[in-house]
Amino acid sequence: MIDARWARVTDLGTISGGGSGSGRTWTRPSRARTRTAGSIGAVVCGLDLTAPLPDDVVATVRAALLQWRVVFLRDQHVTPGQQVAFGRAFGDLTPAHPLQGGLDADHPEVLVLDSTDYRLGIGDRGDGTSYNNRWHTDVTFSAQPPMASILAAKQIPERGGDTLWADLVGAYATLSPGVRHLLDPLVAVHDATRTFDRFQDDGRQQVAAMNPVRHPVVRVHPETGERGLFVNPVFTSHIEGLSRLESERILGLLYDHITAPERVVRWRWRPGDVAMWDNRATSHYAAADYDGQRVMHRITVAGDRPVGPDPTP
Ligand SMILES: O=C(O)CCC(=O)C(=O)O
Repeated sequence: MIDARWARVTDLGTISGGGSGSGRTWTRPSRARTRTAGSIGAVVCGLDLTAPLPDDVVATVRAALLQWRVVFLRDQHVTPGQQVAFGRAFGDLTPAHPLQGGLDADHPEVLVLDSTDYRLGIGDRGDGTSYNNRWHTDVTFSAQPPMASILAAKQIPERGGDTLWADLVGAYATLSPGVRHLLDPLVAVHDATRTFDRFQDDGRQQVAAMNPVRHPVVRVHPETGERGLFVNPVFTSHIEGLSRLESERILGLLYDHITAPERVVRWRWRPGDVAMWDNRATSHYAAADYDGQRVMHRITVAGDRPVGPDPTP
């Protein structure tokens, strides 16, 4: 029996034509059976992101992303410009980060995540790690968080430095009906100052201007219609209309449930790998379990305002 995940991936092999950047072609996908987790994650084989992708290939990658929530591509070694071009195939890109500049003047969309900068960079937790080393969904403190993030591995430590992604749709679906019913109408507040307050000396105006935003606790995915949990411990401050204790306990329950290993995929990076995740349906965690330097480049595809099951909370 063919694993559906691999059928999906090898669908790419039926597309005719081809790009040949760097002398590699994407027309013939590899049959390598690298397995990812049970409910989330797929490896897309046979693509070459150093060349432009035809629309039907982009559509297939998008379909894989919607189904598996995070897709991995090995051995890409993209330049910043090629990463940007790949991202633009899925929509407009955002600036690198609301509080941090991009790689350089030519690549304002590329966020550099260099472990040796964590002590100085935004999100520093004061111990050499950053908010990336906790479970989070990207930029949920903005009114329109990115729809997807694309991360390219530049320098990877010999051991450690994996990234984990959790399936927020699977998490919602596996709650009992009574809890889902309780959560469906709720609204949570997301607040950047929880994480970025330390940087007010450098960017006081920026942070002060960043008012908390309200998002539904349960987000209806704009493309699939699936419901998923849309809270994370880095940016969500509380659930509106509940006592502090109720909010803390319910969020704690949800965070435990979201990160259950059954709905988490863990990726062991190699330099040149690219991961793309659906930021509307996942949260992620960069494991801070390594010595030495780890460098990643991230871009984010612009998203829309999250909508809950009741669209007018
Ligand atoms: O570096 C990683 O593996 C993940 C980065 C991350 O957490 C982020 O881009 O938000």
